[in-house]
Amino acid sequence: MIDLIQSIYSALGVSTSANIGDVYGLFSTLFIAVSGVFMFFQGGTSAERIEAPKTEVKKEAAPEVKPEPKEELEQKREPVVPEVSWSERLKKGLSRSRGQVWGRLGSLFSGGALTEEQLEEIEELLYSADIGPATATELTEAVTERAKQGDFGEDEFKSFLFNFLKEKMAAIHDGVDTDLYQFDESKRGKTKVIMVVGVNGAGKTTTIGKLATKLTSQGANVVVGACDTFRAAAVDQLQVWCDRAGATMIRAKEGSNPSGVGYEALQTALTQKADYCILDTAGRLHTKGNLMDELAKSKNVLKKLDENAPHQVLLVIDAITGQNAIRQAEEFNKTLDLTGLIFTKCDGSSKAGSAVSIVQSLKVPITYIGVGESVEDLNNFNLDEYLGALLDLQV
Ligand SMILES: Nc1nc2c(ncn2[C@@H]2O[C@H](COP(=O)(O)OP(=O)(O)OP(=O)(O)O)[C@@H](O)[C@H]2O)c(=O)[nH]1
Ligand SMILES: [Mg+2]
Repeated sequence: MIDLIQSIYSALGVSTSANIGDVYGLFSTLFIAVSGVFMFFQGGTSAERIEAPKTEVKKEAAPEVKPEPKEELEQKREPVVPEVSWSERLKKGLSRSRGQVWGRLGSLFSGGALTEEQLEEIEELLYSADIGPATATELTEAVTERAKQGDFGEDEFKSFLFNFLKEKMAAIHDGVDTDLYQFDESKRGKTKVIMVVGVNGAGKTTTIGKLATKLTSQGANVVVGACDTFRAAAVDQLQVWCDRAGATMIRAKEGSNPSGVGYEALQTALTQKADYCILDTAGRLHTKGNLMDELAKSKNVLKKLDENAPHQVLLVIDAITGQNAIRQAEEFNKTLDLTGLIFTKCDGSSKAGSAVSIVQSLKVPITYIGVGESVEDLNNFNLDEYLGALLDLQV
């Protein structure tokens, strides 16, 4: 035993002459040495660790993440080529809506004028799709007229519907800021600030994770502010995304002032000349006035650092919400002047058609659409592609 301990000592380069024979002394020396090494890796002495943080907001790197060689990071940020293409994902994602509403609608058209029963069924289906009462009525009237002219089978109906819906949304979609989709190298260092808001569980944090991943894979530097300071788990969830994406995350102590975190994140982004600063906010009900006021404050405080910030205020909407989403969107828009919408969870809902009424009622475009939980399940909202997938038409 003593021989073994001696050999450990000599391997450590420690003189053992004074301790030979004293096994307990030896163990305690070893214990102190090991504790010292442990504390060194913990980042300081216990006296340093109990010191109160100097500022409320602090930037934390994930302790377990070691600096990686640059080549490895570059490799990690390579765009992932999905096994399943986006158009297939979108089509699969919208299959519920297609199967339960739009596909069934098509089968009602057999070429000639519509019967009363058919009309009733059409109206019912349109209501269940949540495209909004005004649009549903307008559409029913339009197809009734068109059917009277004859030669109006399923295919003709689908093309008619495609054009009808496109007309309702196209003009609003023309003005989307392309920086949201593609990092423009000529704008390097001009921090674009994106604030993401929405009701609880709509998919904000996941969407930000996906968005940050897309942008860093295009070579952009991204700073993310975890302004949802109410739940540590939510912040940890975002941290995992940011670590994976290679984005810098600014987080604060649980319960800190969310506006302060947003401010700190933007300050960091400006100092680092980051290309994007994305702010995750806590979910809230649009009916809670005080929480909505807090969001307005978080938005306004950014103007102290950049009078044009935030450049984008995006509302995340869960497709399952259906008609209630319009109320949500209206309230968020009133408080924050939304610049865009992100429509998530279209895969889990037959109400993906509600996008039409939301866009129409708000005159705010959909920027992204989510059809699942992985990075590849979020993509630019392309109107033709969306309507084509919804109606099962080749575009
Ligand atoms: N199926 C599906 N699930 C999604 C999609 N987007 C987000 N989710 C899931 O929805 C759940 C809630 O997402 P979060 O990103 O935490 O939502 P949040 O808006 O940040 O929630 P709060 O911060 O609590 O308000 C998670 O389980 C996500 O994986 C989507 O497009 N499709
Ligand atoms: Mg969240």
